[in-house]
Amino acid sequence: MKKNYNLKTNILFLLLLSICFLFAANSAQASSVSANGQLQVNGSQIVNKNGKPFVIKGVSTHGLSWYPQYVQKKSFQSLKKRGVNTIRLAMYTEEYNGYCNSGKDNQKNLEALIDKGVKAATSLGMYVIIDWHILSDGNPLTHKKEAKAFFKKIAKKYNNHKNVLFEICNEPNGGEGTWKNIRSYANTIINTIRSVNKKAIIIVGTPTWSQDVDQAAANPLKGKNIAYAFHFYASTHKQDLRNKLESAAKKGLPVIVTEFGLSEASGNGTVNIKEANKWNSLMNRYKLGRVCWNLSNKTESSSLIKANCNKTSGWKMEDFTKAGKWLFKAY
Ligand code: IDC
Repeated sequence: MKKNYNLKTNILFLLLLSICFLFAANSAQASSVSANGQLQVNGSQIVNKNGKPFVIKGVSTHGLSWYPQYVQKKSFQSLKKRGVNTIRLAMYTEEYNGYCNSGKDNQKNLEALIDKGVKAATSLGMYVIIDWHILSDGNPLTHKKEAKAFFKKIAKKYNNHKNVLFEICNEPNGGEGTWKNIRSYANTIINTIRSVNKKAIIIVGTPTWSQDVDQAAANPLKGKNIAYAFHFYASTHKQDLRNKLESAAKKGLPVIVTEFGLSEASGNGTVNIKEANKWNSLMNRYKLGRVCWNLSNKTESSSLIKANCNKTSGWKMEDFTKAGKWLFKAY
């Protein structure tokens, strides 16, 4: 009888032990932020609180005004399960209900969505990039005044968040989107952010839709925890652009690929897996952070979710587009 009792307690003990182990393993993996803390820039590398390289593996929302339904905890949780550690909240400034051309009420809506997104990411221990998504307004100076007010407000609001990064100008472009103008804009916005938030990484866009990292490398900004954006779309951008990225990385420029797609630069058209794989090995070689465009089911090939799938979470592999399937295998 005694022997039998011992056996039972032993089994029970082992069972409890393995449950604890599983739980611990799961929660260690459960949160990137709890394990890595506030990210920093060290030389060309994005590193964690202990100075070890940290690779951002992110997904970008489509424009917040277009697809607000994916800005919620369950969506982010489903991404997290597939290896995503960062969410980028893309807030257009001019396009469709953009922050700078749609009135005060809509500004409040957008700020509330950002807050919802930040809270969801925070509760899941994920990083979150708040992206001031300039596009048709190619010169970031165009909305400098609005950007100053916006970043002052949110940098202060998320001052004690370890997981928030600021991307201050998505893609400068056109004749006025020069590195000179970007520098002038960036210096102002960096000062604004630093007056209320000392540490968060600030990501600065580069000329020609965030491709000309060579110009940033030749004349970088002063200050700590500043990184530079590089964007590519695998069907359009190939070896010559990879060379540009690689030489900037070699020069020691801290680069984050805050937006990339497998499609053409239009966001639609052919998905090029072969080129995407080449980009992927380059990013892996330099431990570059990367964020994929876009979390929506819009009928365009850069979308990660199939157009006929209306689920906002709990996706199965078959719910993803060709780009989505590639991404979640790569992550
Ligand atoms: C595209 C969207 C598309 C939307 C358009 C608005 O995919 O649905 O109608 O913007 O102009 C970028 C931009 C990003 C673009 C994307 C694809 O940062 O806003 O999204 N892209 O064109 N740079 C290069 C490609």
